[in-house]
Amino acid sequence: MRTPIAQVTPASGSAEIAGWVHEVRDLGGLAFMLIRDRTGIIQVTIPKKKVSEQVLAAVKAVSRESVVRVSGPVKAIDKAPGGRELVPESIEIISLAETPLPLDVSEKVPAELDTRLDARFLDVRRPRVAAVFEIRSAACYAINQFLHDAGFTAITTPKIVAAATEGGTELFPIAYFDKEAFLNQSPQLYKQMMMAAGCEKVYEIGPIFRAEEHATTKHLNEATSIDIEVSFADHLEVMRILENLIIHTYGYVEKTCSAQIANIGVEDFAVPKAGFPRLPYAEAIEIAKKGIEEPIKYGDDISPAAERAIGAEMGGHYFIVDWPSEIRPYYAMQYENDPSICKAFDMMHPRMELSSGAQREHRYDRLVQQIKQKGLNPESFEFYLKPFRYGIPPHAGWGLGADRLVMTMLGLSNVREAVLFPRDMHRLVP
Ligand code: ATP
Ligand code: AMO
Repeated sequence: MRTPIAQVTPASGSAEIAGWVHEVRDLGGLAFMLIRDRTGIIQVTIPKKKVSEQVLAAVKAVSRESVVRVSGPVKAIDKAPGGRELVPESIEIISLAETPLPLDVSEKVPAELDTRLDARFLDVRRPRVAAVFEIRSAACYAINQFLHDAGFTAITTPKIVAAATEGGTELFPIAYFDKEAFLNQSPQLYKQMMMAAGCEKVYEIGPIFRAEEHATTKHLNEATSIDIEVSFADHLEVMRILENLIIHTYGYVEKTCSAQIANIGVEDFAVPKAGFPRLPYAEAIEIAKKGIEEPIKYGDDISPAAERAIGAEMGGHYFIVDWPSEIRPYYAMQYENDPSICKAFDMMHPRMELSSGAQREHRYDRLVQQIKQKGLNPESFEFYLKPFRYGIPPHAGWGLGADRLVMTMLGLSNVREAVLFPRDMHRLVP
């Protein structure tokens, strides 16, 4: 029976381990191998005169990153990792690795992100990289737990769709028998339809697809979105849910992933403080005007440089509220007293936008009017509009980018580092 390497101690007596050959060093009369599994590293010490022919042959034949099974007595020794070593009675090479390796797993040779992504299976063997995905998993668990406990129903909506949700650009067309179809940009229309279905609180964690044509460090062509929609709620209520969710998720990661956080070398991991400031869009623009070279005016999108300038001023997570209706989607509800602005918000990390949301327009006539105002044809939204004619409560929701959440939480410089097999304009394989 194989013992996980972290559990091997001198008290084990004899142990059988299995894992990857992290390093082999031959010093003449003595050879050392470091064996690594998911739990840790152990030194295997081979005094050549004292071990069997089988062991000697295996040490000679083995290459770095091969998978081996080793058994023998465990001894305490100060100098070795974990204060113990294993002296092999047998070494079985289960799977021999070719040389040279496409990537140096031991990280002695630094590699560009592209090289790492090309050999992702080797890259993730690095404990520091595996730690990112362990934290991503913990964060998703915390999000599921939080939303489930808050009474949300998890839903799964189609990813092959007939219409755009966010206005028509950035769509991936696909062949769907004899029809025109697209990959879904957002579960927006479906989560809203679930409000007409009486589900009241729904969420989905799933893929979204956007044909973004620029290569940036924060855009993916396939991203993971965490979406919620809540009936009888306004934008302020779903902003509170979002803030509490972020705090809960950071808290869970801090509590359960301290080893991974240390491994990645995140020095300033801190659970955000409650009470994210709410900055009106108009004020955000004023801050940006002072902070950036390029011209920016009321009514413009907030550029990446503006995001960073405003973020530097705000210091932590914050909301941008009261957006001009003109630059938000048709489904955002306009303020009654000033329809030029709407009940939409973005939730920001100092580095970038993490989430967008809004109270939605649930009144059929106004919704149709807003669709037209955006230059869109209500007929192509008939499947979405129909539920608005048969009893739909007021509702609000948001979408939160899971990849950006992990990226900003861990201070990663590129969103691709938070995704196992990222999709971008230049990357469809692996
Ligand atoms: P959303 O999800 O709401 O679209 P986002 O955070 O993905 O937000 P975008 O709206 O895609 O951000 O981009 C924000 C702004 O940055 C936009 O004004 C967009 O035109 C601009 N932008 C995006 N990528 C680039 C780029 N490579 N170079 C210059 N500007 C860019
Ligand atoms: P939005 O378009 O702002 O809103 O998307 C919500 C969040 O999803 C993430 N995101 C992305 N992450 C990486 N690469 C991308 N190409 C990408 N596109 C989006 C971001 C963004 O903040 N329907 C609305 C949400 C709502 O109102 O409920 C929507 O899709 O973190």
